[in-house]
Amino acid sequence: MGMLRLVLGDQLTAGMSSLADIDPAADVVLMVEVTEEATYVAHHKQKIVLVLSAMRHFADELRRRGIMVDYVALDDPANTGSFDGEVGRAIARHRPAGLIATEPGEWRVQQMMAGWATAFGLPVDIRTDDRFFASRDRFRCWAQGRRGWRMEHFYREMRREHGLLMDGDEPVGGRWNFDAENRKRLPAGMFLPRRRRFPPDTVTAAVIALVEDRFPSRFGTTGDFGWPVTRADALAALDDFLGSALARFGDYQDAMAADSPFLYHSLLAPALNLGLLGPREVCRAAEAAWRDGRAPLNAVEGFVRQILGWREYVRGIYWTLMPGYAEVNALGAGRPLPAFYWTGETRMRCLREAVATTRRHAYSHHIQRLMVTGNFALLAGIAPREIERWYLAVYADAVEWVEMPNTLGMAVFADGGRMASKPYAASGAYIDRMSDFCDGCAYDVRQKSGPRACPFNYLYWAFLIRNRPALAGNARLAMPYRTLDRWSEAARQRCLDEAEAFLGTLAGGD
Ligand code: FAD
Ligand code: DLZ
Ligand code: SF4
Repeated sequence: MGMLRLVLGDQLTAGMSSLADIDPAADVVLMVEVTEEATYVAHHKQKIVLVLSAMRHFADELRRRGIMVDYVALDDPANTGSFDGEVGRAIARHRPAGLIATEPGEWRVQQMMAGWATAFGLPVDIRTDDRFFASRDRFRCWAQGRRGWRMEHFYREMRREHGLLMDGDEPVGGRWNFDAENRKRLPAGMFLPRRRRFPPDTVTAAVIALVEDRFPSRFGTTGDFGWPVTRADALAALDDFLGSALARFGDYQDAMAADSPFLYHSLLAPALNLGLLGPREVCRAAEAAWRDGRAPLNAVEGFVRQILGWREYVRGIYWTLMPGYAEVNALGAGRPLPAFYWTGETRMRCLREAVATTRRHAYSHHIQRLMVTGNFALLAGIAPREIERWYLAVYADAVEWVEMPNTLGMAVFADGGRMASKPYAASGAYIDRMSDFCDGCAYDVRQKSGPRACPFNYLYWAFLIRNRPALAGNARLAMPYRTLDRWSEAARQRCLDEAEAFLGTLAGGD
């Protein structure tokens, strides 16, 4: 009797801990496509296609290595539709000596797994996911006893620990952070590289047909599907990024441009989060590009910080603070998510562009997520859980451990500052500075009030007025609060009324 080894849809890595010490003659790998995972949030069609196609390719790869794979497809008539049901059926089929899995990327699934040993009456070995720079325990150890958690401190420790971009004990270039150089607006006519995309092969095409059939009314289109679904494609995507975009990644990291959704971003998050690429190899490859003179330090440090810093930090936050973290709502926000997050029907061009890109590519880059859709949700006081479920649904790279802290902690400040030192709240001036959206907008970014005024302007001040009790003590907000103090009481009330009137015109979404 061999072991049953479960591999989930975001565990598509040859060296997965659940596959270590596998006995190809006796053990069976179980992979299951289940309706429950496609429906617990209303995922974008491309996200379901990505996961299922990558799973099918990975199963083929394992078989080529001589490993037995029991693969249950979504349209298998016997499929029960859940992990619980399919693991139970597979145990009845194979009668294994035990079940081996790697810890999942979601609290919900971890809770499910915790009941399996009892439910199925066999030994269950849940192993650490060692694909990350920092284990869950490593983060806890760092966090323990610290009063405030800040990504920058964690990141420096990780740089030292993993020797990335280090010169002995000091950061290369004499600084830990080159962010100040990474806030340029994209000049008009700037050359943008054509990014390598991966048109559907026969496996992906079959999954697209399946998803269009099973989930026809889901948000998003599949016509532009271009995500890597194999390790080979993911390596080609990495190569493409290093060769064509990394050098300018830093300079234009915060820039936004209509009709240019990708700019110089890596587009690697879906491959990283499914396990087709590892964070270590990606960071090392970027470091090598700097050492070989192919990319400047501000670009490479900025890129490495996103992965070695932010990605690891948010994972630590998620696993340290769950399950309570899902319920945080420090600012008491409760407005329903406006329908335009799904339909894109709004006169605010920045938001229209962000939703259009999201629908077409299951992607928008970080600043669009943070400073457009996220900033609006923050200023409008959207219920944190509603906006959080939206982000989990609509992006190809969305996995709860990374999505939830980014949304609740970074975008809408619902954790009251556990993750970020201040809310990323901004008026229209920020969006105007960093993009070309305002030029073609029905609203005027220079107007502060009135029917043509950019809504971000009065929403920003109304947000500060409304949340004064929670935010006035934040030293990083001292300046805008001093400005507000110079306003008359009547002016503050007018601003609140205007914001309320605008928000009252927004229909709730589904
Ligand atoms: P690049 O800009 O090229 O960055 C390089 C890599 O760094 C990314 O691939 C990613 O792995 C990592 N990275 C960058 N920023 C972050 C960050 N803030 N947190 C964690 N990793 C980061 N990222 C996800 O992978 N999944 C999500 O579900 C997700 N949800 C988000 C929700 C909100 C509200 C916000 C503000 C950010 C979210 N992010 C998420 C982080 C970031 O926006 C995406 O990782 C990035 O846009 C993916 O595109 P890219 O691969 O081109 O990234
Ligand atoms: C996102 C997703 C989807 C849509 N479908 C599946 C699936 O059918 N089978 C599977 O193993 N995983 C799927 N996933 C990814 C899981 O939701 C993910 O593994 C868990 O949330 C744990 O991170
Ligand atoms: Fe967005 Fe305001 Fe600019 Fe319009 S004017 S694109 S609403 S920031």
